[in-house]
Amino acid sequence: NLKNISAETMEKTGRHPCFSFEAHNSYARMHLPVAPKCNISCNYCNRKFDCVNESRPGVTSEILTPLDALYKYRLVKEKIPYLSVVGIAGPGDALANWEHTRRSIELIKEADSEVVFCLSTNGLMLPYYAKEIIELGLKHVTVTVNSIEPAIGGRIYKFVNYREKKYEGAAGAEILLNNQLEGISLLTGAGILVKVNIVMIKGINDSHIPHVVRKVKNLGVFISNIMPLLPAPGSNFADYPQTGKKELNEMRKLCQLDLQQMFHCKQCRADAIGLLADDRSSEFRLTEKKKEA
Ligand code: CLF
Repeated sequence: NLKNISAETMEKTGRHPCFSFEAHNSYARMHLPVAPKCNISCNYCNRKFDCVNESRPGVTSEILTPLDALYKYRLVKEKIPYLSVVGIAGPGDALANWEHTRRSIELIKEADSEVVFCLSTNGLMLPYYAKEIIELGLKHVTVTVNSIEPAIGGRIYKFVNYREKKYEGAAGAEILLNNQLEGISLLTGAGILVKVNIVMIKGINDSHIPHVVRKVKNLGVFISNIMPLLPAPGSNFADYPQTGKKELNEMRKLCQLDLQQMFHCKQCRADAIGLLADDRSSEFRLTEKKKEA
């Protein structure tokens, strides 16, 4: 599976707190909220979380321009020298705001060639941008795949906006999942490590998750991260039960028989900064004053 993974990718993975359990206590990541627009609507949408990538323009997190992003990166790196990963994960979808996402990465890469970049996306536009992602030199991408059956996806996604058209329910879910799977194959084929995030929703996709994991494993995915549904007030799943820790870990253990699982995800804030377990984002909000400096 990992035959086409380069030494550079392995070295970077050793400094990636999400892709490497060993790295999570010693290396920090920061998220740059440069991607406000979203092209799908998930019924579990909660604007507080980011890597899941289900959120629409965040009401609490600041939105940065690529130049703000570079400024903020420098600010954080100075204070947190063990910062290794810069992630772009929203608060909308990284690929629904591709110009901003790409420019932010280019600017920071120019300033510091050591940075490990990380992208999280719902995958709808992945077939369109996979080539550019590969050319930009990214080695770590996360795609949230909650279902590989349109009927199940239709209960998770309210709509999908694709090429100027809105598709509801199963029709939207089918477009989404086909693009996710195609996009994942393009990335893994180019030696990029792909993590698949899955939100476990009781009674909707829970019994289906092992199928998702097996499918993405066959596409060369590196690791999967099964996360609990945290019912968000105001979302369509507000009244759904929160996935329990026990059932979550049982599902992870079951799926681990097929594919490596992440057990240490913290379901980070949209603007998270620092070690996964020690969020320092409040220290680094860019005020208007700082932006002018
Ligand atoms: Fe951020 Fe996501 Fe990259 Fe990590 S988070 S874009 S892969 S750098 Fe990590 Fe946070 Fe879990 Fe995401 S703990 S929510 S898995």
